[in-house]
Amino acid sequence: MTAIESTENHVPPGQSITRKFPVLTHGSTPQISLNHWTLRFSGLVKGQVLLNWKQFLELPQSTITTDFHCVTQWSRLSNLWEGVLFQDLAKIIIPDSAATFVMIHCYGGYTTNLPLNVLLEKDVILAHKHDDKVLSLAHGWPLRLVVPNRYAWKSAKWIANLEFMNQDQPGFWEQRGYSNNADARKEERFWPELS
Ligand SMILES: Nc1nc2c(c(=O)[nH]1)N[C@H]1C(S)=C(S)[C@@H](COP(=O)(O)O)O[C@H]1N2
Ligand SMILES: [Mo]
Repeated sequence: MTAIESTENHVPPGQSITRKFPVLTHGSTPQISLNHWTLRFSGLVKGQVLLNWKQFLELPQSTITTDFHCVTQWSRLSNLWEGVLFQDLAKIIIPDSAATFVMIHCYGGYTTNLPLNVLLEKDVILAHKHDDKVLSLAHGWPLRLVVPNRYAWKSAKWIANLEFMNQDQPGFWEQRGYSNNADARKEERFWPELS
């Protein structure tokens, strides 16, 4: 198993450290059965279009140790996430050369958008374990995205479908005024025109 260390051990501007792990969910928590769980890849892809749980666990597994920053101003440092790196997943999805953005669709309807090149950074992981324990339902079980270099609303829980697109589109919080880029180190909390 590959282990990646990407904790920065310092807190971005305007954030405070918590040792707890708060739950931040808009709306209700979806109930998912592993027997029916699938992860879909739609839009501009040339390879795999669907994985079931067993197939997902057969992919190469990795861990990353990384910080987590919520825009409501808490940060939790040195989280150990285990799952499949997006870089490894991309080898079987094979995004088309026209694919530049990805919409992440979740069970329950939440969405968030990211440029494909951000997802391809070395520490982006689709995680099913946190700090050596199976992810709890509230934190995104069975599978969530973790994008360490962006505010945590980009780290979608209960992921269901990754839609590969040739142009950007705003997700749930991005439509409601939160930053499209969401870099915590630059304190990109809101769209500049709204802040
Ligand atoms: N599906 C889904 N994913 C989500 C959210 C959500 O409401 N629904 N909230 C986001 C926000 S705002 C944050 S801060 C993190 C919180 O993750 P946690 O609840 O595991 O701490 O999840 C993100 N992913
Ligand atoms: Mo958040």
